[in-house]
Amino acid sequence: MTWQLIGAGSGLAGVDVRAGEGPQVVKAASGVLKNAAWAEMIVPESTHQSVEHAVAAFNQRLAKHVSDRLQAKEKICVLGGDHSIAIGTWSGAYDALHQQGEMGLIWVDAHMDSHTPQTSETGRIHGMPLATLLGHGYSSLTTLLHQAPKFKPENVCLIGVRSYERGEADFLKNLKVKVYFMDEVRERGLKAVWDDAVKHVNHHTMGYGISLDLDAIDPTDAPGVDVPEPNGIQVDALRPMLARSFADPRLILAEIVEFDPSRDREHITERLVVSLLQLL
Ligand SMILES: [Mn+2]
Repeated sequence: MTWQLIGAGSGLAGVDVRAGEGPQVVKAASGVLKNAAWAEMIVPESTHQSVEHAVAAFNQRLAKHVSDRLQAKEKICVLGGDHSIAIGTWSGAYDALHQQGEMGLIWVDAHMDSHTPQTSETGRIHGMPLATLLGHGYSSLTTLLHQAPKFKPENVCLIGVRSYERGEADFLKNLKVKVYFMDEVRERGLKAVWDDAVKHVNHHTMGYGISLDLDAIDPTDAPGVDVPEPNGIQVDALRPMLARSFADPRLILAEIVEFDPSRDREHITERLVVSLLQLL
């Protein structure tokens, strides 16, 4: 079945608004994809409101597209955009699937993205999406489409984390969310960690999703991100893991975020994202 690609072109909540141009640049560069076709390209409608409300309005629209397509039993991949678009993606998935059971989630990221408005020093919402999806943060975002938290902590894990602040680390620790730090990935290899992660998110769930922040990848392989962190995941190790999960019938949907074309070098990241779409 052909994957439907949804562009979520919002950079409203990140470091640089130009991350919102990521999906359109990828679309222009992608040419003919083996197994995927472009569907919606969603962009913010208005900036005449607070960032919080603009992010909520954007994610509401994204969530509805995601929910509609999942209810139509389509396979979808969402392209960001800064990582705040995950709030819309997974709220939409929850809307479509919550009657079938709990969802699992593998969050691949150099960061934890688990701040709340109380712990965040920058106030940027792209540092809060995982906490939001676990039910903590701005109520306009935690209650998107449904009041309930979209994930239970025991069904979520993070891979590749190597830069974080105390407040978000404490938050995840209190909720007992499993974190596979980059040190562990280096020690055991990505494959061993990925196998554990897939088991972890499948125990009590009807299926699982992947949210891939490109800053999880080493900046030599993916320089075009707004918050690069050295010593990341090697693309050559990641590719076969993604290919396997993309082919897994239990995969709910995939999301790839935080490509900022304005920070790219010689189209390296642009070509990387296109090559990941070729794995679909
Ligand atoms: Mn992130």
